[in-house]
Amino acid sequence: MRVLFISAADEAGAMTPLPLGAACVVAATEKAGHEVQLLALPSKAESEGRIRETIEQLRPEVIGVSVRNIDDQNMNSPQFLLAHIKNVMTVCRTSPAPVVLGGAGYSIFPESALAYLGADMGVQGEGEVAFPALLSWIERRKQGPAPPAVYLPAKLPTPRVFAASLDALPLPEPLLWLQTGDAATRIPVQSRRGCPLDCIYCSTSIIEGRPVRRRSPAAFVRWLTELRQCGFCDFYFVDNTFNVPPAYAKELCRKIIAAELGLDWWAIVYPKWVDPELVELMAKAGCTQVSLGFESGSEPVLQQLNKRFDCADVTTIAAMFRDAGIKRHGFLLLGAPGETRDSVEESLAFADGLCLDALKVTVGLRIYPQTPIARMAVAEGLISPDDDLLFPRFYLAPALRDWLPARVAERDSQQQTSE
Ligand code: B12
Ligand code: SF4
Repeated sequence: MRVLFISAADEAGAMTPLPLGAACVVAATEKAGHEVQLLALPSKAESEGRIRETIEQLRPEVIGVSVRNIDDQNMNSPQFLLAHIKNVMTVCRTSPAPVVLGGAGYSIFPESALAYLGADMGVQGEGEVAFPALLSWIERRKQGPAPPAVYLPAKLPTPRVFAASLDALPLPEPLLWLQTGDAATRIPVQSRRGCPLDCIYCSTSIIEGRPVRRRSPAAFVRWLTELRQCGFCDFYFVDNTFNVPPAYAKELCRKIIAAELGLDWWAIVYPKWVDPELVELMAKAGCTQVSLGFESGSEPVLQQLNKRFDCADVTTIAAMFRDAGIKRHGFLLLGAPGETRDSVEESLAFADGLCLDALKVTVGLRIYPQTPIARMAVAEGLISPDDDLLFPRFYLAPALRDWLPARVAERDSQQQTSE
């Protein structure tokens, strides 16, 4: 079949990531024998015209649309990014091809996003097996049951199947990134999927499942080597928690060191299960920056968030990375259940005491479906039980609603003046 794949960037946040997820599904679809074109649109401005042109040239039989983001998680002035995908959909409808949705954002809201965008089908979770299976089903004129993980309007979804090992899933062609970026672009790579840690606000288990599924370190380093041979040196591990499980993280670093690739990479680290050996291996393997999402500097709030670490862990781990010359980008998430003015002040002072290289302070927690915080928000009467949460809703401890945004704004302006 002729398949058009669209990944439409929305310019949210500080960086526009390359479309790794879409590229993985494209690789699997090509491997299944289909003719695929990936249209990775770097900005909203040029989207409409380029989609129209490509539809005219390719005459696709199916269009896949990758929905990475729903909103920017910003309580102060939320941007509803799905509105841009609705414009993309309008242009897709100039073709008679059915439109299939997928992607991280879509996977959190498989029914409501399908309805909002008016697409024909959706795939929840990883698409490498499900999307080619869906194409075969469409080719068979939808005879028999729909394949796993498929959402159709007004029908019950089919159950999901997770690949047990990521080695079975094909990887994107490295040269693809020369069409969508350049050799200086930080290339996203992923060695694991899934997170079992159950932070009360997190949507990752809905997107990727709870068990951690991996690529074997040898296969992963072969991928890095191929990327390096194409001229790429800078990478971003998109794994939710690079250090979980720690034995795997160490093995990965040892293999990267042995391959002598001369890389520079960033990773997201959970501030627990980090020891000096891991930090040393990460530094030797080329890690130059870690994101440390400790979210709070107050022990009761950390417990409320279901974090498995305490403030002492964060202090020790932040110091280990500093001593190894790895930059530390910290994150605070204020306004959780149980947060008070005192715990906010404690968190801000705690974060300042870490002398991080950068700190992002977020006020209010984006409420995702099927999470403990969504249930708390319903119990507290903050949201209605039938709110599908597609349009962003935020949890902010009721007593802090007026004070906290102003307090953080005041802190930001103080910091700007002192810089
Ligand atoms: C790493 C990451 C980042 C990094 C990206 C670094 C980089 N260079 O790539 C950084 C820190 C920069 C970042 C920024 C942001 N992020 Co982010 N990020 C992630 C994270 C942890 C992983 C994404 C990833 O690369 N996954 C790996 C690929 C392989 O998986 P995938 O994209 O999901 O694709 C698979 C499936 O979804 C599916 N699929 C994908 N496309 C398609 C299409 C079809 C047709 C089909 C059938 C299937 C399919 O198959 C793929 C392969 O299995 C996710 C959380 C998560 N666990 O998913 C959040 C996540 C995507 N981010 C999110 C958000 C909000 C943001 C920001 C807006 C935050 C901000 N305000 O700055 C920005 C947006 C940047 C932008 N313009 O897009 C949200 C999106 C949900 C929402 N509310 O919109 C997520 C889901 C986190 C969350 N809160 O739950 N992010
Ligand atoms: S550690 Fe990160 S990915 Fe895992 S549940 Fe917590 S917030 Fe989500």
